[in-house]
Amino acid sequence: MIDVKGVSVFPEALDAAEQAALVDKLRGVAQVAPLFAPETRFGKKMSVRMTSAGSCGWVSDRRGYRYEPTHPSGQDWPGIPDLLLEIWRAVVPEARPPDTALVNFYGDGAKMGMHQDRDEADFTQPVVSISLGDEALFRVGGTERGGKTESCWLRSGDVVVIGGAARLAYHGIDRVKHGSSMLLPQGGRINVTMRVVT
Ligand code: MD3
Ligand code: FE
Repeated sequence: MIDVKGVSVFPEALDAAEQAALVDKLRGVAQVAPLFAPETRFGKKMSVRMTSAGSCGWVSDRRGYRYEPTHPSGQDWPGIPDLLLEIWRAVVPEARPPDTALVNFYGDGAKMGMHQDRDEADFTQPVVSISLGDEALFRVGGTERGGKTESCWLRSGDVVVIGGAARLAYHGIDRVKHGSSMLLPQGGRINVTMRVVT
């Protein structure tokens, strides 16, 4: 385990077969709930495309950031695949079950600015993140914007557990090395974060 400012990174926690099986499940999710590029509250489109599974999903538009019970199309979000729920139970057995799995897709040039995840109600519950495909430079700071940060590369099969004080840490993805992994034939990176929302 690698500790990045209180965030626990488990390199290659998932083997190649598990990674491929997860990609397959996530293709199924995106078939029901297509990826979309959320708009920030300032009306600027994000470079990362997203979708969700579970009883709610994260959306963003000019009305702000929030969890909604349906996809922007009006369709219910698909259920969280069992394979994801099994990983949650294996890595955070003491936590409540997740309400949502947020799926982020990074194509060539996509990145995510420094932010806090604070649209959830209970910050005592952890977030579990799974990286698939191309490697990404992940940056973590403290709970105040503009503080000291540390970076590490997240690679396909890495699992990250965010709990305790790190739950409200600023974090982001500076860049993705497009084509660095063979997992996705067209390249790109998928990150799934499971969260307790209510
Ligand atoms: C540290 N995703 O979806 S995952 C996000 O790789 C998000 O797509 C990034 O930040 C990605 O909100 C980073 C690792 C992660 C997730 C949540 C965190 C790190 C975190 C919450 C608090 C602190
Ligand atoms: Fe985040």
